[in-house]
Amino acid sequence: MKLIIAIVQDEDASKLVSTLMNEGYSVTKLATTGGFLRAGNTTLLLGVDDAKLDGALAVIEKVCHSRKQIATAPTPMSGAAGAYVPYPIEVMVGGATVFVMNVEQFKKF
Ligand code: 2BA
Repeated sequence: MKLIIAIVQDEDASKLVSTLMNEGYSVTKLATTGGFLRAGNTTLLLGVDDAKLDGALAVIEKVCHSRKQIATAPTPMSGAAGAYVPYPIEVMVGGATVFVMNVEQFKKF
């Protein structure tokens, strides 16, 4: 068995959960925050049998899209110690960031 941890954009999360559920996967959805953008994203946990791993990854790849986002990064102001001014930068955010781990034990009590 594998544990998939998939970090996806909020815009894709609802469709992704529905599609995975319709295809027979169990999903847990967590509201999370990206460390760089400090913006909300969604993390899904899926425990899947090895034989269903590729199917789950294919759904995630199909549903999740990359998007450009504008982030505001602080930069030091020259000549003014300790002063920062924000400036906008463009970043391309996921698709999906996916970790796949081996599950040692899976129990439900
Ligand atoms: P954030 O940390 O908010 O990052 C959003 C996007 O900002 C990233 O998209 C990437 O394009 C950019 N970015 C992140 N750190 C950067 C940096 N130090 N310098 C310049 N640009 C940077 P993705 O790579 O698609 O990541 C989307 C979200 O997935 C991340 O949101 C984070 O929540 C998660 N993530 C990505 N890689 C991860 C990792 N190795 N471990 C844990 N979470 C990760």
